[in-house]
Amino acid sequence: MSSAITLTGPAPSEAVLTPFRSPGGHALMLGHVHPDADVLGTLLALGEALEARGWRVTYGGPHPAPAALAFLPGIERYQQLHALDGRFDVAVLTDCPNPERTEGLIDQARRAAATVVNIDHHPDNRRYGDVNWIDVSAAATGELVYELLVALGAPLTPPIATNLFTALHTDTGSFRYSNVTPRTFRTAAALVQAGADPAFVSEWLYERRAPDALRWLGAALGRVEVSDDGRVAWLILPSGSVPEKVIESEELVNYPRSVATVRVACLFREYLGQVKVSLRGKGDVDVQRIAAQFGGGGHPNAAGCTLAKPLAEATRVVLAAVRAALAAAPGARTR
Ligand SMILES: [Mn+2]
Repeated sequence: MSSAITLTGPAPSEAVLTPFRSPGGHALMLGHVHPDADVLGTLLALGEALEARGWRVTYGGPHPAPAALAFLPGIERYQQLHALDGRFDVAVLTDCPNPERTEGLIDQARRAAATVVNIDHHPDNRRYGDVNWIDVSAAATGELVYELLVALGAPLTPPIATNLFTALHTDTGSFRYSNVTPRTFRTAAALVQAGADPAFVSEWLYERRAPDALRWLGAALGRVEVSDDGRVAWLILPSGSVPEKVIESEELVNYPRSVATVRVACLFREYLGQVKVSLRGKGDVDVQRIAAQFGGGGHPNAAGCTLAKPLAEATRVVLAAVRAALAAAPGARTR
């Protein structure tokens, strides 16, 4: 077993390791808005490893964990936080490029924690921590936290392995996206060796639909529109058109993305008076740059932003930016 537990990528620097070397302390594992499996899996994995070394750990963030991720070991410990209580030796943020995505909790964490550690793989990370470990070559922050635990000599228990494997699984679209590297598979192999069960994770992620979910999915997919040239597809979800729990548990933007000719796919979701936009690309244009025009961020092929505009206007301005980006990309021909 132990032969699989080796570094698979660049090791974290001593500056990253130092805050966790202490034999005990109080750690805050701070998530961001709408937490996904990469942030939750990495916070839970690192937190468990610290607890095994005698630390006390508080887990939480501005929004609760989604029900679809109820299978992540330890997820019941993750709380919705409105304010921080007490002092921390270290506050850890994972997969969070922008401190504003904590809805103010980062400011409290800075006051309450001796050291803020920022671990991420987003290219637009703002480096807001006292310690920043940003590796954009990692497919998921899960790859980085794996390296961190190995470098710390922390045992990879099955719950830790399951949390990190799920982080890799979801951030790579089940190991399908262009961010997947040999390192991703080496890390995944080590995590399976350590007790992560790929079939268990896949079943929880993709085979736990409610009986009425397919009808709602059908209703949502009936709204997909494709541009005349076939290069852009989008899905507009007015508030109330599809239940929240269906939107939360389905990566709906993947359906317009799956059209062969599509180079950029968009999901426009009206939510609490704003419009949440998800963008997916296929390598022709950097959708993170499009999202950045509207104050958002992400990765070159997967990004998002939130617009405080009416749905029709948000759709119009974002689609115009997508078309402009495609027009400026010489390689973005219909394939
Ligand atoms: Mn991620």
